[in-house]
Amino acid sequence: MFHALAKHSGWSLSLKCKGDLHIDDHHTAEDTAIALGMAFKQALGEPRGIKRFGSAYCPLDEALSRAVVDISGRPFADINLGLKREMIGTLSCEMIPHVLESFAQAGGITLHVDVLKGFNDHHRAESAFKALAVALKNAVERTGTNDVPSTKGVL
Ligand SMILES: [Mn+2]
Repeated sequence: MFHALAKHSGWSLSLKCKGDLHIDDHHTAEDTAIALGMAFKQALGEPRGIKRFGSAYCPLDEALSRAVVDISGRPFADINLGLKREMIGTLSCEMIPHVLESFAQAGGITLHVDVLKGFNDHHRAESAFKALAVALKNAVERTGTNDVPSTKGVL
């Protein structure tokens, strides 16, 4: 899912994680998402000359997800994936929304992700990450100005 996120947002991402999988997947998944959010924020620097808002719908076969982001500096996440399985592979499904929340928190991003349709949980999760990727790609797109995209002049 991180691979899908990086691929479709246009990131060149190299990620190494030394986790505690002998306990469970919780901190490996969560802390990787926190690190990714921090890296995103750092790579973006001062949010000048970007669109700030981004949204996207992405399907994966029968699944369809919508992601809406605001590079706001105000972390917030409302994530509705509607996953029914306990696990996808070796990842517990409860960690998938937690990963998105952790990313938003660390990245200073307002994030709404909703899986609107889809029978297959693997498809639902993957379409959610793809939608997030495209929404982020849109939000960081350059406007050609040097403006801070806020009426307050600061984000
Ligand atoms: Mn946690």
